Amino acid sequence: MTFVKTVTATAFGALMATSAIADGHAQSWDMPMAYAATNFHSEHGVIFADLVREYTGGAIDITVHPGGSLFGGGDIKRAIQTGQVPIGERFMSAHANEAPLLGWDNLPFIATSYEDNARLWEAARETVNAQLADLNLVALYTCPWPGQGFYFNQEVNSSADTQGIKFRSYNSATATFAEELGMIPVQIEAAELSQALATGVASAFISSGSTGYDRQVWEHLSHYYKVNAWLPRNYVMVNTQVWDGLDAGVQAGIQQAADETSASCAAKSEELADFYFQELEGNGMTVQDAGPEFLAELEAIGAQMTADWLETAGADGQAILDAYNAN
Ligand code: PCA
Repeated sequence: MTFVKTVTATAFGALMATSAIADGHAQSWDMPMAYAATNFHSEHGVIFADLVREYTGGAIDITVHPGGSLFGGGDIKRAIQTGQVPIGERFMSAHANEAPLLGWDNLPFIATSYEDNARLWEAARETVNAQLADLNLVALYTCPWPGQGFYFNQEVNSSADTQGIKFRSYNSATATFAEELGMIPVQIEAAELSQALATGVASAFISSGSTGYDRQVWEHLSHYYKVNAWLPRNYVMVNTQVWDGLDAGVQAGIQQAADETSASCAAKSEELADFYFQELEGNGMTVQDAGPEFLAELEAIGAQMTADWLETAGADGQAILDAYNAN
């Protein structure tokens, strides 16, 4: 692992120094991604790389490294910010602990359909991009996961059933959610989820059907409660200096590839949402809507989480919600 990182950093340094595009040479970009190679996000990373090669006339040659194989999910953003790799992909709201605004897509029960999620992104996009610029990043495209619900190894009708359960969280907001339900959160990457469930480090989590399917969680868990609490997004980001160093034609080619990939990825996510539930059921899990008592509790916790987010995200956060609600 260390070896791979060193090679990547060295290759990238050389690439920066020679400004390959100005010289007319192709640039090779390693692109770390956090999720399984067969996941639609990762598959779209490969589609994106192909389109970039095509639209830049081969000037940018991206190699996708899925499944946290080059950098683990938690390390990808820093690797890009510090120039160890030029580009990569990560779950956006995982960065809300550092920049609260990036939790815009993790607000419970605000935008629960693909259509509303797209409207919320339109309302948030400019502010989010400004926030990312402060972090030395340029977002090229985002793509939503299907709606989020709860996985358990037992029937759950209310928080009376969730006390003391070890819960895999994927960001600080989901850790809060777990605590409010009397559970004990532990943050674990999707790539490590199967192992965490197998060893009892966690026995519940919130996610889409997609991650349960990717990690075959029916081997460990019995119930999925559809809640559709939010549709969080992954984003593909590039280091600002790398981006600024490209000529306008190359930038335009990459952005066209990003726009097309974004649309295709969102459509695929929506197309697959029910398929995942069928697969969970087909492999023996009980997949059902959350019951009224549980749902009412989730909604109350959700309202508090949105209020907390507005406090930390400030006027910019309120402006996003106001713009969303005005449409
Ligand atoms: N899967 C990812 C993030 C959201 C989702 O649906 C995960 O569980 O890590």
